[in-house]
Amino acid sequence: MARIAVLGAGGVGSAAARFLAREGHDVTVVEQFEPDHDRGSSYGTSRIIRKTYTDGFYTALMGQAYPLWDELEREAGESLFTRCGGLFFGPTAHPELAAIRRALKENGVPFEDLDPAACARRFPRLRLLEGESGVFEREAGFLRASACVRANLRLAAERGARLLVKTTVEGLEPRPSGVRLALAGGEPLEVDRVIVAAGPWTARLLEQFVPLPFTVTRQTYCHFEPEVPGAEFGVERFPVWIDFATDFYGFPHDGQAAGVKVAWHQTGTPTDPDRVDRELHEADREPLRRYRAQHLPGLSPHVAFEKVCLYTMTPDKDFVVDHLPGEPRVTLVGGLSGHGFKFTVLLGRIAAWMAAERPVPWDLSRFSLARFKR
Ligand code: PYC
Repeated sequence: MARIAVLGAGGVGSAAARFLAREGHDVTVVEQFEPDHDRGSSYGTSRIIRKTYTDGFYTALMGQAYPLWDELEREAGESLFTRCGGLFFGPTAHPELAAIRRALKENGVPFEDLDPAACARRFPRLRLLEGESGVFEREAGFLRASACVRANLRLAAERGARLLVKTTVEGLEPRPSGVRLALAGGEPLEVDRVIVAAGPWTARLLEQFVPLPFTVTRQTYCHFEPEVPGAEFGVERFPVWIDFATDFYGFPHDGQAAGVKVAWHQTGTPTDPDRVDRELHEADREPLRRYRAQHLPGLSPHVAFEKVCLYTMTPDKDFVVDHLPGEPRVTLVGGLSGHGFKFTVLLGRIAAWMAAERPVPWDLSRFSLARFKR
């Protein structure tokens, strides 16, 4: 069994650590902040999970991810995934709607078509506009991101993984005998192989080896107070949703957080993860408030909670899953481009296979680093 370091205890790193520890490897997770910190991309009460994509490649991958989320829930003995259903809508003639239907059909995912009247009957608190329609995926819902990360870390630790928190990796040095990690204020760590899953910090960690074309962006969201009983926005009567024409999206009220979360998937301003402005301003809230007024009857403009989070974008919005060029002992997973949390358990599974030199049963050349050279 190998000595494997996992750099980053977020969605991917925590999942990889759990799989590797379960398979008997000697695992050390190195995290620069505390577990489940809120400075990256894997924190919070809710991330959408769905098979609905315009691109069937991702729909098929999600088919592999769902059973892994179910398995994590079973192992953790707690609820991590709420299947409240998801409504994905936009102008009826929008080519994305046709592409979504095609991808779902090709992958055997059941869905229903909803026009504004059908949506109003089913989800009175989500208003589709004239000329809009949507696809409802029953099996969609949301993941409790923080709870998923914590569950993975707990299960990894129970199987012997070590977690070094508040520990910064200052250098990564491949040597004939393995990989040496220089740790701030501590002894170097000698391992056989490394998984780098450090989210917005990944490009900096690896800059001596490869120029990663990642752009870290500042993203914001608000939870608005309902002005009707909260249950009207509850998981029984309100879905996760994405308006694919405008890129706004949101979640039901689930009692774990104040208010109802509304967010904008539009790529935010490029930033540095260590210097990002973590305060929201009126300019951040205003588009969310405006959208709320049009589409979410019964939701007040009063903000109950708000947050800044980060995306790590690739130029094509596809992930990176690869070894470092010429260095198979270092596996890299990154560039999740704002749509990756739902995949993290699968990406952790894949990273664990790669680090353990086991074959990956799918063609992931689309996620290769080589694509950036073409
Ligand atoms: O991946 O489902 C998603 C998503 C929606 C908005 C941001 N990410």
